Amino acid sequence: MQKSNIITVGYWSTKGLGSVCRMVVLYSGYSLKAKNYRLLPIMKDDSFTYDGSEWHEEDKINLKKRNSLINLPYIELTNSDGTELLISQSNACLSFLGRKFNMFGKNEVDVSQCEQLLLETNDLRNVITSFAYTHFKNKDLENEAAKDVFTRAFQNNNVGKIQKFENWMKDNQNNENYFLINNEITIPDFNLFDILDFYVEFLKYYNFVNDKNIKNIFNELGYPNISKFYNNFIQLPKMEKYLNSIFYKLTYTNKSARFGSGTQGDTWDHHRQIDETPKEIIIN
Ligand SMILES: N[C@@H](CCC(=O)N[C@@H](CS)C(=O)NCC(=O)O)C(=O)O
Repeated sequence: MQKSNIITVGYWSTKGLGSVCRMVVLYSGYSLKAKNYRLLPIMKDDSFTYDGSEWHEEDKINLKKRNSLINLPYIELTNSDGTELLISQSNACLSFLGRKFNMFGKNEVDVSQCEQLLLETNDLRNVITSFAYTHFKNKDLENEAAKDVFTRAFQNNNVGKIQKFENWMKDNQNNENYFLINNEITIPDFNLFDILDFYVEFLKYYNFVNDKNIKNIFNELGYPNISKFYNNFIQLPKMEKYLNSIFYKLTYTNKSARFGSGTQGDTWDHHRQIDETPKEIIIN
């Protein structure tokens, strides 16, 4: 394997902001070297603190010497001309990968659409992520906040965020390919898929849908185009490598989160669960 055909993705041992980078590398046919840092819960005075030293006190120290902005996620690669790149900031990583693999638009108009959609998908991610990391005093407050997330994401009016994508797709999809731009896959498609997948877990967990079959979930909520998009994306042959990998099984959020850090939406069970994610995984 040539050094230039492998891309390293460093992130916590969760999906979080790292999953889309891993997904894109595997989709592209490059080899993926994943560096996975565990956040370890530590019981102190009857409550938990979280030890991130696998990252903060190890690789971060050296990588910081090469890029003072270093953060998680980061990507690292050697280009075919020998240039070594170390990039952090998830949007910069994704834009870079998009340009490298010709999935960031072919002209000025497409590129600007990619940028807008990437940021719009991030807004959708932020709604559920901030909810997931909030610890509520009781179940009623949690359910109320879940309803608020549902409304902000799924209400069928000018405010609901998913409605924006539904309408975008109405204007931009044809009947054969279900992608956001020009019926060809681009970086925001990966980001949208990853976030919708997290919302699927949320919708099932809080019983916002009657039919929990993924084929019907978005249809039931009045989003036929989102449904086609999601169901098409999950069946793309080049997505198989990611979907069959350990990375698709990782939790959406890290152990400090209340929602999505454990199994099927639950909180990480500090007493019963052990994070056995290998520190380094290479998939060719
Ligand atoms: N805006 C940054 C946020 C990065 C960030 O907050 N990373 C979190 C995980 S999601 C982290 O724990 N970083 C490790 C660090 O601060 O060194 C991005 O999009 O990459």
